[in-house]
Amino acid sequence: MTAPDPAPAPELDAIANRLRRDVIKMIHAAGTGHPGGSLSAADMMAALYFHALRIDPAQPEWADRDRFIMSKGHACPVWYAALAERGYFPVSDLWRLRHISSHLQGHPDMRKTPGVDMTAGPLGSGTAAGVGMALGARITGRDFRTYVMVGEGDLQEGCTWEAIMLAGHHRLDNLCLLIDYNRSQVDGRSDEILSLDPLDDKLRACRWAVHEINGHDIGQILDALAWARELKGAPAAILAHTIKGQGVSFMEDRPEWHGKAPNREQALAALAELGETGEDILPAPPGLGLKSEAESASPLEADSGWRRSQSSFDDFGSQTPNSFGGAPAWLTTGPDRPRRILRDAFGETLVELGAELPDLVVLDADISSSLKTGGFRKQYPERHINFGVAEQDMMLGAAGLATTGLRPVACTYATFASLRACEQVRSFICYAGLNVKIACSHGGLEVGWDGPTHQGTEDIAIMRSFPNMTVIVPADAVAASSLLRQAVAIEGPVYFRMGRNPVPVIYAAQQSFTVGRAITVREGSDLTIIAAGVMVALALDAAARLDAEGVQARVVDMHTVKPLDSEAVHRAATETGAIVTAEDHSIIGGLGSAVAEYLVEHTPVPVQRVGVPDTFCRSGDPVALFERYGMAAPDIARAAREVLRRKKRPGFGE
Ligand SMILES: Cc1ncc(C[n+]2csc(CCOP(=O)(O)OP(=O)(O)O)c2C)c(N)n1
Ligand SMILES: [Mg+2]
Repeated sequence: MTAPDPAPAPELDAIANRLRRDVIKMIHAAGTGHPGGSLSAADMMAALYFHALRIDPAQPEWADRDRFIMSKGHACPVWYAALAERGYFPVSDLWRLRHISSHLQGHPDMRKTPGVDMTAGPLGSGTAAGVGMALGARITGRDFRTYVMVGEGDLQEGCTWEAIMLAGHHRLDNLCLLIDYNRSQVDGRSDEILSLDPLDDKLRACRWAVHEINGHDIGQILDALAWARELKGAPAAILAHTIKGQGVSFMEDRPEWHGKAPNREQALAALAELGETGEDILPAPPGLGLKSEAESASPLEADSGWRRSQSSFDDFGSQTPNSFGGAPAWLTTGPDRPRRILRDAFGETLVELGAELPDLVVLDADISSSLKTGGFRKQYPERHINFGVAEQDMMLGAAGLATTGLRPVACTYATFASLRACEQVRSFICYAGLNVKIACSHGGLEVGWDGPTHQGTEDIAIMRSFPNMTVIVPADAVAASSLLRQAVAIEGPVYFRMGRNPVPVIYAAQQSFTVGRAITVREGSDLTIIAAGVMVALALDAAARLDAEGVQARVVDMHTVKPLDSEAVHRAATETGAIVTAEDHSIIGGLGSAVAEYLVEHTPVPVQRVGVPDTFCRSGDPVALFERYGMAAPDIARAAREVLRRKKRPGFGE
């Protein structure tokens, strides 16, 4: 097997242009995704996939293939485009990006997509995985090369530098790092957030060879790739100066296009700039232009032609159309309540608290736009620190700040706080009982389109297991605001968990909350649904359904998962005799487990848990995901019927 026929430079320009058009079309069709970093990488991707890589699309698992890892996994649209255009799967699959039934997940998944050799999405992962592959090639005596593409935000993660040092130490000359140095990340310019300069010197100091190029000049890219191939005795870094959004004038160097889908008008304008006209080329949103199930099913999935050995590939026939980032329909099934994003209330309350508490400091890890901390930063810039994409550093920094008498609120996604920075939170914040608040968005499956790497479904289990930690999961914007005030007043670590989507406002503005004291939001005597977060609204919907069947369900908002309000659980057990728990979290270790642990030791009654089943879920519309994984209101009602059946069996109450 040899390298693909080298495409001459002018043709590679045209291929890069085609990849850019695919990127625009697929992100538009999905209504969600990351165009900026995909476009900046397009020229390098064309050079890799149509010139440099030794690959065979007909044998995605050929042992001697060159490996490629997209460490900045959010830029997978351009990777998927390159794989499709190179023949790994039909180009038409691209128009189903991020859909629940697609093999093209929101972030790369090595078990689902042919040609994807390493899962990515959580930044800072690819370089280390690539070092592993390069070491593996050396140990097994294979001559394949490993290429890793990183962004400078991605390079801010500490693990990357551990890997860079290791690669230099082992003189891994079969490893090539392509740095898409567009100097722009989520919160803005890298130079302002966490500058990496002088990056070339840093790499050289770690014993790497560095070659600087214009990452949009195909000739320079080809020269650099040839240089890397010839290099002996050191790993190669191609430091490619690029422009985020390159090729679409209104996206170029505009941070707001990091993770935003173009609407139809914008997509057409972008395509026109890229030399493609005609509206017929665009799938018509909403609904991804899906036809019948048979027509729209991906051939890959339909005939299961490609599956990686350990793949747990389940059959997804559902064709629920995307709701295009709007309010998920499953939150509108109950009484017509206004909806609010909890993070908005969180951000506004932080600003108020900033005035009241001079010791309050807010820490971000390059996703301040998600956590809505921009208001605080604007008002109190001297009390705001952006750590860059470096969650572990942020947690330890928070610990240090707390020892100086300050009250840090460290903000990131639920997965990264609980998993990436797990030990930092446990051993340096909780062990010492430091006064750090950890505030997270993107808790739960309702994150949706970004996929399992970004769905925080184990965070409560992890945080709850740490001594000294208080775990708060507000159900709506009113609760978020009020409970945040209480959280910052607690002396000691607090985990404050929010979702991503707008949720119905179920509380009146004057509702009072006490940490550790559950709220009965609906009375009932037949059973109790104990819920947290977004599931409280769904539990109310389920209770309304049950009401129509003559079943009276009590609904309890267990906004504090730790310390659990065991009195409320005890009352529910003794007064109603059956419990359903409902949480947007794994059924292992979260609210359901906490309730069951208490009951089994004190007041055994039948319990049925509703939550994310013991599986990694998929990218997709939250509506489709909640239905697919059994977490919608009808599922809670079904669990209630089941638990009532068990309640009537001998040995349990009544
Ligand atoms: C561990 C982790 N923290 C935070 C994020 C959220 N996030 C997605 S992209 C991004 C910035 C990426 O910047 P860069 O690596 O420069 O990529 P590019 O500019 O090429 O898009 C961040 C912070 C993430 N995906 N992973
Ligand atoms: Mg960047």
